[in-house]
Amino acid sequence: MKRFLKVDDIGDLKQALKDAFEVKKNPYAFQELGKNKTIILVFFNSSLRTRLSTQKAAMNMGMNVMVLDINNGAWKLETEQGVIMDGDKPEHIKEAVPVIGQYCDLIGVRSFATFENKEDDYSEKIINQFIQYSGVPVISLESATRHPLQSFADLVTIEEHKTVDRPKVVLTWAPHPRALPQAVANSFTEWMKEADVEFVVTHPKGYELSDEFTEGVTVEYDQRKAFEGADFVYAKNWSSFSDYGKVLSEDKDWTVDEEKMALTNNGKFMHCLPVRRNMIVTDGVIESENSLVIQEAANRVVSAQTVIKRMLESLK
Ligand code: SN0
Repeated sequence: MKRFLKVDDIGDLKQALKDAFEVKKNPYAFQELGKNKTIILVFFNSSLRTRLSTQKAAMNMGMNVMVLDINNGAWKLETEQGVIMDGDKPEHIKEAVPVIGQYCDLIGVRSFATFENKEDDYSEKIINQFIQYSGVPVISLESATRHPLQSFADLVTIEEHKTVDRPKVVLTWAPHPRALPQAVANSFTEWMKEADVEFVVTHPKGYELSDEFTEGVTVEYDQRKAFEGADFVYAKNWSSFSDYGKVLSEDKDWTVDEEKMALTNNGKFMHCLPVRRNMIVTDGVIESENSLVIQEAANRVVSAQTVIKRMLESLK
């Protein structure tokens, strides 16, 4: 595996789950693969889970790990081609990335949507330059349009907690004070389409995700109706795709609360974290026995390690 940006990169999901459970059962069994190999994790944005779980996954594989916060101590990077570099960015991505590639065997990159330009975000301008210029395999630690390690961990979590063969999974938009990327919602949708689940998305009008992700997916604008019989409720805020990057609503009637969870089939609550309490979800729901947020975070080590293992195997 030379890159991990989207669901297609992992191939068959049943096999991916099998590999994930093997890694979860025996996390230290593959250290020979990572011996004297180095991963560099590059962050353009903040992180708690991704940073720590990916480091832990690489350490489980016996690797050396280096972490670079581009905006904290490194040179500011110019990412546009052909510009006169007379501003505040001393280094070009076309040198920085191949240099980073000299020091490692794998690269992980986090680079959120900037909302400056929809085309740049949706063409994955930053992470694609890492693929193009680094010379080593690249793992997305959340790019402009997707968060595949999160979705893979979510799939593992659903597999572990489902009580029926084909659970109903609902992705619900929920209110938030700031404009957030569509990446987590896009990615979750992309993975759930491939998984053996009944999948429904619910959000207010104006929050339709890109057709690229929702083609063939059931969209239900009535949140309560969507929740009926759900086995899993996955909450997330995202900003508008059509009115790109805009917050169109902060309607608290969309907050996931006890009354709405009571409509589900004893449904489990999921969120990628960090989560704004009493905006996205009430204290009661996130602290309930049916909340899986910590289990999801734990499975971030599993998804990262499964991907790193496959990449190390393909280096040989
Ligand atoms: C990011 C997002 O894509 O929504 C990362 C989630 C894994 N979330 C945020 O940036 C939250 C920031 C906030 O202000 O709550």
